[in-house]
This record gives sequence, C-alpha cells and structure tokens, in this order.
Amino acid sequence: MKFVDEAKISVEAGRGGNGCVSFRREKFVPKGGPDGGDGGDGGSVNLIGNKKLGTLYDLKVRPHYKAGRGLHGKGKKMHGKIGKDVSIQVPLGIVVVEEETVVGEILEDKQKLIVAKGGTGGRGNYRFAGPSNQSPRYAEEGTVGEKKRLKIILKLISDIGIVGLPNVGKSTLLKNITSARPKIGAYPFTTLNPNLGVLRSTVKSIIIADMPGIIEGAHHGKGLGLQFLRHIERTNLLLLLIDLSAPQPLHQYDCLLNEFKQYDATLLKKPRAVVFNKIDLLSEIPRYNLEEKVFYISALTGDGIDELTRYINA
Ligand SMILES: Nc1nc2c(ncn2[C@@H]2O[C@H](COP(=O)(O)OP(=O)(O)OP(=O)(O)O)[C@@H](O)[C@H]2O)c(=O)[nH]1
Ligand SMILES: [Mg+2]
Repeated sequence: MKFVDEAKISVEAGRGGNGCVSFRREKFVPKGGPDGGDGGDGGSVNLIGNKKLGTLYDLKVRPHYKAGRGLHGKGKKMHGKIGKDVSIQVPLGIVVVEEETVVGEILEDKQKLIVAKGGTGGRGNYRFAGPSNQSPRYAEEGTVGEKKRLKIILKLISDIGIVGLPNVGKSTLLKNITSARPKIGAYPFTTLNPNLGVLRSTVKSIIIADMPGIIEGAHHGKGLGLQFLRHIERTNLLLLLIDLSAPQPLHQYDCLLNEFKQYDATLLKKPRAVVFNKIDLLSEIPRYNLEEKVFYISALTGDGIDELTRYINA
C-alpha cells in the first residue's frame, strides 16, 4: 500500500437528541404527571491504534468522518437512542494536530483517542418535576457535537535510524541485519520512503528504520528534502552511514550533521554512532578519530556486522 505520512481530516461528532415534553395520558388519570424521556447522546469520532497499519493512505482518500446523532426522547419516559460512534483505524506513532497544536498521539495497539466528542442528550421534562413544579412544560435541547479539522502526522516508531547520503548502502545494511527486504539499487534515491525492519536474532525486538538519502541542501528541499526525518525523531540511536569508498568520506559526516541541525537541532542530542561502509572496496582502511563510536563494515559481505549488532543489542 502507498506510504502516506500526513493527512488532513475533518471530524464531526453527533448532536445530542432533545429531551421530550410529554404528560402521561391514561384512561382514568385525566391529568398524569410529566413523562418526557431524555434525548440520546451523540456519537463520537475516535481514533484507534492498529499495529498492522503503516500508512495514512486510507485517511488521505477518505478525509471526512461524521458520527451519528442521538435521537430525541419520547413520551412514557422513553430515552432516545444514542448516536453511533465512528472509529478510525490508524497506524501507531501518529500525532494529532489541531491548529498547529498537538492534541494527542497514539502509540499503542488498540489505544483509543476521542477526537470529536458527541453532544449530550437533553433531559426530558419528567426530570424537572418537583414539589414546586409538578408539571414542567419544558425539556432540554441536546447540545451540538464537536467539529474539528485535524492534521494527522505519522512518525514511525523505531528504535534505531539509519541515515546517510544517497547510495551509501543504508538499505543494504537494513537487509543484512533485519528481515526487511528493501529495494536496493546502484543509483541514488532508490529509497523514497522509510523502510522498517526488526533486528534479527535478538531477544528484544529492536526496530530499525532505513531512511531515504540526504544531500547537502536537503533543508532547502533539495533531493527528497528532510520531511522524512520526522521518522527518526523517536529513535534512541542514529547510525550515520558513510561510504568509505567515496572521496573525502568525512565530508558526508559534516553534511549529515549540518542538515540535522537545520532540520531540528535536538536531533544532534540523540546518541549516535558512525558506521563506515563498503570496506570491501578498499585495500587499505583509513581510521578516523571521531567523538562517536565508530564501526567499519561491509553491508554487502557482512564484514564487521557482528560487532555492530552486538553494540546495538547492548
Ligand atoms: N561493494 C559494496 N557495495 C555496497 C555495499 N553496501 C551497499 N552497496 C551497493 O551500493 C549501492 C547502493 O546500495 P543501497 O543499499 O541501495 O544504498 P542506499 O543508501 O539505501 O541508497 P538510497 O536509498 O538511494 O539512498 C548498491 O549497488 C549496493 O549493492 C558494500 O558494503 N560494499
Ligand atoms: Mg535505500
């Protein structure tokens, strides 16, 4: 299914039904007491987390949601039926934004978030009867349901993010250490959307995300831009993958950190390691001294991968 990580939707909850004004009429009771029932509450619109979903595609193609209205109360103290809820299934990791403010998020399977609350049903006239007023001729109206325009943003949930310039071997690394089968190509921008995989042979399940390539000026929208970096905001560790066979490999390192800074400087505070890839192409491996932990690997042949996965697992 098509990967969509942002959708705008409108949600409208149901109105509450009106309370009823009614008086008991029985054969031998000419003037019975009030018996108008309550209106039913309006239905709400809810978001429900579904761990099997990975895209907001459904919301993009179907952006309007309206819950059912509550029915009016009736005589004989009959309460109106409550309106039907609408439940929208969403992938885990979504953030709900209303007018630029985050109003909620869904991180767990089956988690429910009410995004538009149904109106309340009005009380029927029998509820207002008392010693001072035995035959009230009024009932409450139901209240309106909430109505909102929301932006839903998907931020994939993963523990580790692989980032790097195009064609450095990010997807090859993901393929090597997880069960994912991402597309790999000998050209830049093979990966257009993030890929997720679960680290193989571990007790804990560690989710790794392979990102599209970043180029210098990505923060100005160059290449694929930096939009997708939202998907690493929730990771605990970033792997900066560098093609060691390219001229001036450290230039890639500088470029990545600079683009992070432009996107969101808090990304720089995340723990990170530097992984030099494609060592199989070099007869002599240059060693660099960086502040981060450094690995030398070949995602293609598997050289050095064990040490990297041990580190990820620790
Ligand atoms: N020799 C060698 N080639 C590699 C290695 N890792 C990846 N490659 C090759 O490099 C090319 C790019 O690999 P990908 O895994 O698609 O690179 P990527 O970083 O995901 O690329 P984008 O998605 O386009 O950013 C492919 O031809 C891979 O076979 C490696 O360790 N050694
Ligand atoms: Mg790729």
